[in-house]
Amino acid sequence: MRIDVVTLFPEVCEPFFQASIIGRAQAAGRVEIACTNLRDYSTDKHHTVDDRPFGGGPGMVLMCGPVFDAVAALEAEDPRSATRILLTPQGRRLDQSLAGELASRERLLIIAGHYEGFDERIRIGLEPLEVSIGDYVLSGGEAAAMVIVDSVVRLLPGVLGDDGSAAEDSFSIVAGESEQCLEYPQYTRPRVFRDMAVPDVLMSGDHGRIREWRKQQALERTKDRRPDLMTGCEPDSGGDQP
Ligand code: 6GU
Repeated sequence: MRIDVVTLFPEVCEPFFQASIIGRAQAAGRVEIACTNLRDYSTDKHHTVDDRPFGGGPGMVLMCGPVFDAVAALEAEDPRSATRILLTPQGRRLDQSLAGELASRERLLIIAGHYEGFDERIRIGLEPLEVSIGDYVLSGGEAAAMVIVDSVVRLLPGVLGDDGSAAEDSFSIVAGESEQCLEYPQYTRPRVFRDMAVPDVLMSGDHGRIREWRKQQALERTKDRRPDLMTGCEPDSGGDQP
């Protein structure tokens, strides 16, 4: 997969894409991520990319020219057809299912804005998929771009070392069980920390009991914290009832 991020702050995004799992995925050739400075596609000597809104009002609006030119130049660099994504709080809210859809594309071209908004003709002319990362307002799309890239790249084949670990995450659907629970509690060494002991069942070596305990914990945690997710997170999905 190739991912392009068009942004006014490539220096904010680039180190994030070099680190940790995304950095390793790039080194292993599973994904290629390139950040492009929108200002490189401005056509005047002041490198203008935004202007005041027609009709008045506060703030600045991202201009069409640099965005259209950046998209055309980047798309011409590679024959794979790009899914264009415009980052905006008005977009489709990112969830695990959208991350999965995006992970199946061969190329993503993500446009991160700043300022009050985009000239509407960017939407009309480029017909991007508009994506939001949640119901709050960010001052720019860079954080959203990093969130989307992270959620997508970790789903690419071979990116996570252990094949089970993406499938068992909170918010992912466990293959064949249609579960959508929050994750069960995890423990590691030491066995006792400040008088808090690891639950005995996890030390029992009984993998059947451990599996049942984890399912029960995931279920209770989901019921307690995210009752809205309970559909599809059934108490009897794949396990014995008490
Ligand atoms: Cl994608 N952009 C901005 N500016 N704010 C947001 C967002 C995106 N998603 C949630 N809030």
